[in-house]
Amino acid sequence: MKIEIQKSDIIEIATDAIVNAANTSLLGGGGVDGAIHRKGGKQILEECVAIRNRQGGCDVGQAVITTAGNLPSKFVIHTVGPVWNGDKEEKKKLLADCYRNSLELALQNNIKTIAFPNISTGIYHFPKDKAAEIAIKTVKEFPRKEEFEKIIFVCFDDENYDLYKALLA
Ligand code: AR6
Repeated sequence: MKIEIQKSDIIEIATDAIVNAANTSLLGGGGVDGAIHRKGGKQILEECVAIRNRQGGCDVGQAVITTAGNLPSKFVIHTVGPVWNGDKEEKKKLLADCYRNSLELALQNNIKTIAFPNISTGIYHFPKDKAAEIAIKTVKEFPRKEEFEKIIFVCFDDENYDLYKALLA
């Protein structure tokens, strides 16, 4: 199992699954969520609406899966990161849940390669240094991590890229 860092746009990545930093509505939004729905097309939204009708959206820290429409990956795992306000210790736990539950759901769907964005570090304002530490630690401590071939952290901005490079060095 390899852990990689890439500075790129996650909608260009051809892994079995890419992860989306969604919101509880699952109906799309800005940031990486907006980019995924724009390029992925209406199929992703239709599947999100079906999930929403079935289970009423997605709670913070949880994850759901759809196919990837026009994207080069096969699946999109939509997870909902915490907004950085209120109980900070609780928010750190919820961010770790995002990574853990996305990995669990990936294995349930026989996914071997997965790419994560830097969940919660944009519109949701989670401090990037803390988020990077949590992301890396959670992946490294995931009990079944060896069942993956590759886990990629996709960084969009230089600050995140430099943080991940330093932490994984
Ligand atoms: N590829 C990879 N990373 C990206 C891309 C991209 N195309 N675009 C942005 N990022 P954000 P959040 C990075 O704001 O903080 C949406 O409205 C970005 O630089 O996308 O979890 C949802 O619907 C940042 O480091 O997600 C929610 O309402 C990281 O992705 C809310 O935003 C996450 O930034 C979620 O906020």
